[in-house]
Amino acid sequence: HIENLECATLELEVRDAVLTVRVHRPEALNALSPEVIAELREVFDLLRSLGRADAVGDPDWSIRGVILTGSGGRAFVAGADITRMRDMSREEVRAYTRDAQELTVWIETLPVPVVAAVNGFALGGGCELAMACDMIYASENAAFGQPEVALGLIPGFGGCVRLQQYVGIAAARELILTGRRIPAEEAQRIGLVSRVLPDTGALMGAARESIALVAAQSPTAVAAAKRAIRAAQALPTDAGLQIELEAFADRFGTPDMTEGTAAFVEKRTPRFPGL
Ligand code: CO8
Repeated sequence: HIENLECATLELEVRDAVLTVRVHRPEALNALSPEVIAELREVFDLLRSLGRADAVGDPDWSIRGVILTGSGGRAFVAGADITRMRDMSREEVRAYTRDAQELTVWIETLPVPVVAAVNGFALGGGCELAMACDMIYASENAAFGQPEVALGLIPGFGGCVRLQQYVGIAAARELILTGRRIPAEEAQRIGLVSRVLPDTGALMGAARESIALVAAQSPTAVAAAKRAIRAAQALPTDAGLQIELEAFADRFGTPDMTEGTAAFVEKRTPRFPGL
């Protein structure tokens, strides 16, 4: 019952097996204070048990996807909390960054899809948080950037690693070294954003639709595809193909694969057991 978690900086809602996590710090354009990071960690840590068998042996697929967004009309997340970060010691900032980086790994390795619904500024740590998600959808008024060099900093929440994976080294260097802010439409053109929607209503609708599409598929296959994509991401072609081959072969004989292929042959809709 994740929506019953007491959170001071997040709004949680579960509807139709979709969890919406809304970062809510209106006084600071949803900046990532240590409390936001701690609460996001609590939520995503709980979600890591999805797909695992419970006491009676049934896997928990009660949540089939997550939408991560920001509250209010102006920001997704305007970055790390600059005011709070300034006063940290080197050791404190290491712990803050380590916690935040680990959170991005938990998001990437979650067995269900996470859609970043970027409804305004996604700067610094906000852009980095979005990049940990499986898909980035944006509203027309969204803006992306890694402005850390303007603060005497560099990206620290995965930006030096993931931005080049999304957009290639040339665009990543240009964005990180200039700190330039780009609108949603340009972010889509360079491959950071998958879809641009006219407003927040359409944005949330599109995110829900995508999760519904994923939820109609085999949840174990979706989780396996997510794992294989991540594992192969930084590998040379041959090593990546080897990972894919093993993961593909591992699907054979699973109840979901048996059901999915039987449903195709029998021309009916599959009813995946999630095993
Ligand atoms: N941290 C703290 N407070 C913030 C932040 C922030 N990142 N962003 C905005 N706020 C606050 C403002 O201080 C302001 O507060 P107040 O009303 O008390 O003065 C309020 O939010 C509204 O902001 P503005 O008045 O500045 O609104 P504007 O419309 O004029 O400007 C901008 C909006 C352009 C988004 C502007 O606020 C801005 O540039 N914000 C900072 C963006 C930024 O530099 N982000 C990167 C931060 S560094 C970072 O993310 C490093 C990541 C690695 C750390 C890993 C651990 C998580």
